[in-house]
Amino acid sequence: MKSYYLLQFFAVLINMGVLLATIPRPMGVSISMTSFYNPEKPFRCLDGLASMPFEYVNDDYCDCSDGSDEPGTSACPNGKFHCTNPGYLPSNILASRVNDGICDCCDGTDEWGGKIECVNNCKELGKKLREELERINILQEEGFQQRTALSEEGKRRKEEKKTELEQLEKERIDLEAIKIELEAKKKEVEGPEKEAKDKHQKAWEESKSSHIAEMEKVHALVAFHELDTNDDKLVDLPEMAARPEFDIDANGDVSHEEAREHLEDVDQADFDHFLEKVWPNIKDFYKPSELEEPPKGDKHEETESVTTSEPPTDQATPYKNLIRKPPPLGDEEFDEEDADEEEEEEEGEDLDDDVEEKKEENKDDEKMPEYDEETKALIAAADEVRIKFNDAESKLRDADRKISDLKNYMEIDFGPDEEFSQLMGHCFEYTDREYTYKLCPFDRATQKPKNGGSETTLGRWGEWNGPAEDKYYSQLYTKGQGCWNGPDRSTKVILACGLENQLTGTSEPSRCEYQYTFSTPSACKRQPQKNTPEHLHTEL
Ligand code: MAN
Repeated sequence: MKSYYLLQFFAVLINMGVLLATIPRPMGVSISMTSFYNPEKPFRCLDGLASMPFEYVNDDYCDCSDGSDEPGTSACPNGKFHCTNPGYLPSNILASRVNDGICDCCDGTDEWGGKIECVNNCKELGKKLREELERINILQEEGFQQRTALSEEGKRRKEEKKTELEQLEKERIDLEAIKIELEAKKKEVEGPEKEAKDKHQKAWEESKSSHIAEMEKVHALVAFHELDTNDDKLVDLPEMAARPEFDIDANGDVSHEEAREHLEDVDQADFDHFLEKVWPNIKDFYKPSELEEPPKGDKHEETESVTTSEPPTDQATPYKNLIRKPPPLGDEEFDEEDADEEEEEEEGEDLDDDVEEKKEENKDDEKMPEYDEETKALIAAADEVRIKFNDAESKLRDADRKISDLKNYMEIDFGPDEEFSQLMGHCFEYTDREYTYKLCPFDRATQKPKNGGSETTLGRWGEWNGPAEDKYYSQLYTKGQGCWNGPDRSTKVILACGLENQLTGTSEPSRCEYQYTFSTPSACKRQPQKNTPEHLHTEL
């Protein structure tokens, strides 16, 4: 490759030498402009505004307004001097730099006035440039070979993904059918299951309510007895008036009117009226006198008997011995066990322990009892179908997710030959003084402060945005994290040919608009477009 370019280069030089031997060319004029400077004809300014004898060209006097009559002198301030620079790249310099005592052209032709002796170093420069170009050519070629392999791999990968997608779309149909079938089955078994569970729940709730009602009655009974101080099975106005908690207007005295109000407009209440009308109104502020801890030693007397929820009868007040702490709401009626416990209390146990125990029992009572066998069987059957259904649903979800990923992949533009697809799924980092920048091609660009702190998204994959003639020159990542008082962050990634995938540089040309440079063999092109030896120099 190298010798090919060198041969080409020298061939061009030789050809140009032959050409120049036949056409005289005034100082400072490039080959391409030679035809405008014909000594046989009058000279016409390049802007066409004036004509003059050819002797006026380079006579150190500016005649043309565009400076074109003085290409080899500094007479025209706007004139251009052409450095031929044989062996190196030709260039144009401002005519004002001609004979200014500084060597601008490597062939030294801009300094012909004798102010300075310029050394012609065009050959050395040309040599260096050719070597550099050769190095680039070799890199491009090697990179291009890698790119070819990468693009084959990319095409194969795309084919595989396409097949996988087709396969999955077929599988999805079956998975959906299974899910629909199991969904119907689930409905079928969940109906009877729910019915049985609801029935059980309802029965439990009913039993709970009746238990509560029963306990409420016991509480009312205890209160009734306590209020009925003359034991006539009626609570009357004087009995109510004797209780300070019924003092509505807080004047220190319970009037008969106040007592009557509590008794719901009767002068005396039997237990039925008391339970139904009076107790609901007074239970929140009624203060059972035994709430005060009974003096030790009196317990036996207070608690010796079992309770009944029956209303008072004509017998000698069977509820009389209920005068003890009322059981907590929902407590069981006292039974023999209670009596036993009371005996223990006699042995010196604190009354509070008993109450605590009752509370614990009560908590257990609050738990719903186990389902009966029939309901359990229905639940087990429904569970079995539910497991199968959940499994089918999760398989379908998995398939959907994979299908969506594959579709996304298929939609991404990985270059004309799929050469950039190799970058997908990889991330590359570059650290500057302040941040570690990351590029996950076709996904996102991020930034993270070196000394801790969270990652900031600088953009998500958007599009290729190179110029029309080279679309794959750069990528744009958009809709990154919002910039305070500014736009959403975005990143432009410029791709260059390199033998390795590498994030080579980052910058923030304007606030929250970032620019990355990334080298990759995928960006290598076979035909170098600029600065090849053929273009290096075409003049002698
Ligand atoms: C952070 C970084 C910077 C950016 C500022 C803008 O500090 O993302 O790159 O310029 O926010 O406020």
